[in-house]
Order: sequence, then structure tokens, then C-alpha cells
Amino acid sequence: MSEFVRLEVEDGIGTIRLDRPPMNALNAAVQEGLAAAATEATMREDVFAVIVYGGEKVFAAGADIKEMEAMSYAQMARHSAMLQDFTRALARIPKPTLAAITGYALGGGCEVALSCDFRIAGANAKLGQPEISLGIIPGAGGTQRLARLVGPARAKDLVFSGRFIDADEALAIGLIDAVVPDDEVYAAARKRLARYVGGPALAIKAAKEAIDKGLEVDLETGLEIERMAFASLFATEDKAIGMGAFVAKQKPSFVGR
Ligand code: DAK
Repeated sequence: MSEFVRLEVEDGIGTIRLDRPPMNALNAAVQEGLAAAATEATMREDVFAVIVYGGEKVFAAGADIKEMEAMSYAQMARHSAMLQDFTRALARIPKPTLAAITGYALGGGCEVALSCDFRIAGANAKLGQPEISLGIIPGAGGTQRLARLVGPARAKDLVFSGRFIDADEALAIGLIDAVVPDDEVYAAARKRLARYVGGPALAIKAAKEAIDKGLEVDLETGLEIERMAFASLFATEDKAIGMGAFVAKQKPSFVGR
């Protein structure tokens, strides 16, 4: 992992903590750290759900503009694949993920949040894709995941204008799922994810993959993805435990196998 990103695990919830004051600008080391933390959170069996958190003041104000300013086309052509890799690594964590947003989530910061399953923001949070004012466009999923989440017209409004929106507007357009007082963001994130701790990990993984992969394909192919995932779960111990517990009128104790 990098000096700027760490995975902290407590009570079954992993927190990927960005820590590069003052704005958590996503330089190459932060991007590499995010990818490494996503891999570790994926592999660890004691992590049932993941929060991405930038601390009490700011989520992330985007890619490091001072680092990018010096980059040539050739350098960015090489670097851009890696840049997308870290959001892809986050999006592919096969567990529920949630961005806990305080302060700014801009550009690459907003794209990190878009790579999570859920987003909770503080009342004074500001979100946006301001790349256009730098003469570029979003490059870590912002034109794709944002449009899929809020629809093409709203995504174009945000990307063409580069304007920042507040938490209430972000909630109204479906960019975030909840607004809470600023000092309650992290606690609200933990509360929201606590319900998954001890859950049937393979079933949650299958559900996430079926929904995410199904959104990329036609309905018939999506239904086939669902059918195969559904049938595969009948090979798991958790299926036997879950159904056995129902029949015996007991609470299931899943084992993640
Ligand atoms: N990068 C580097 N430094 C940043 C930064 C950033 N994104 N954002 C803020 N800082 C630095 C400021 O330069 C300042 O540094 P000092 O002057 O103190 O040394 C310090 O953080 C505090 O910032 P401010 O003084 O500006 O603080 P304010 O409260 O006045 O304003 C702000 C906060 C967040 C509204 C403002 O700093 C701001 O507008 N920041 C830039 C936001 C932005 O444009 N973000 C998008 C960056 S572009 C790609 C993939 C992805 C991307 C690009 C390509 N490919 C695959 C091709 C992603 C691009 C981006 O994210």
C-alpha cells in the first residue's frame, strides 16, 4: 500500500482511508495505493463491506493537477490505463462498498465515489466533474459511470459545465443515496454497512456481479448471467445453512463458503 492510503479493518468493515492533506489530490502514489487497498479488501475474509473515506474535511478534490500539468501525451497515454485501473479495482471489490463523502468530491474524487455501490454525503459536501475547466474531460469513468447512474442529460450537464453541486442536488439527481450532518458521515456509513457483516459472502458477491455485469448487456444475456449465478449458489455451504436455518426456525450463521 502507499503512504497516502491504508486499509483499516474493524468489526468486519474495511475502511480505505485516503490521507493526503490538504485535498487528498490523487497523485500516482494515491492511485496505486487505492488499487492495492481494493485488492487487499477483496482478498481478506474478515472484510464483509468497504467504506472509502477521505477524513472529516475532504473526500478528494480530484487527480493531482500539479502532477498532470507536467505530463505529455505519451506519458498520459501510458498512465491513463493505470488511472482507470484503480477505479476498476474499486468497482470490482465483490462486497458492498460505500463512499463516505465529506467536503469536496471532484473530478477523480467523484469518480472514486462513482466506483462504489453507495454514496453518503455530508450536508456541506460538493460534488462535480470540473475537468472541462482544465481543458480535459473525466478520464477515470466519469463519462461512463456518471451517465449510467444519473442518466445522460444530467451527466452531460455536469460534465459540459464543470459546475459543483451541493449534497441536496446530488441527492435529487440520484448521484448520492443519503445526506447526513457533516460530522455524522463516517458513522452513518458504518451503520449502513453493518447489516452485511456476517452475511453470505458468496451470495452477495454473486448478486453484485449479476447486477453490474447485467447492466452492460442485453436483457436476455443478463438473465442468463443471473441464472448461472443463481444455480451456482446451490453448491455453497451458505445455501444449506440459510435454508436449513429457515426450516428449523433459527437464525443462520453463514460461513462464506
Ligand atoms: N490537484 C492538486 N492540488 C490541488 C487540487 C488538485 N486537484 N485541488 C486543490 N489543490 C491544492 C491547491 O493548489 C492548494 O495548494 P497550495 O496553493 O496551498 O499549495 C491547496 O490544495 C488548497 O486548495 P485551495 O487553496 O484551492 O482551496 P479552496 O478551499 O480555495 O478551494 C477547491 C478548494 C477544491 C474548490 C479548489 O482547490 C479546486 O477547484 N481544486 C481543483 C478541483 C478540480 O479541478 N478537480 C479536478 C481535477 S482533474 C484521466 C483520468 C482522470 C483525470 C484526468 C485524466 N485520464 C485517464 C486521461 C482526472 C482529472 C481530475 O480529477
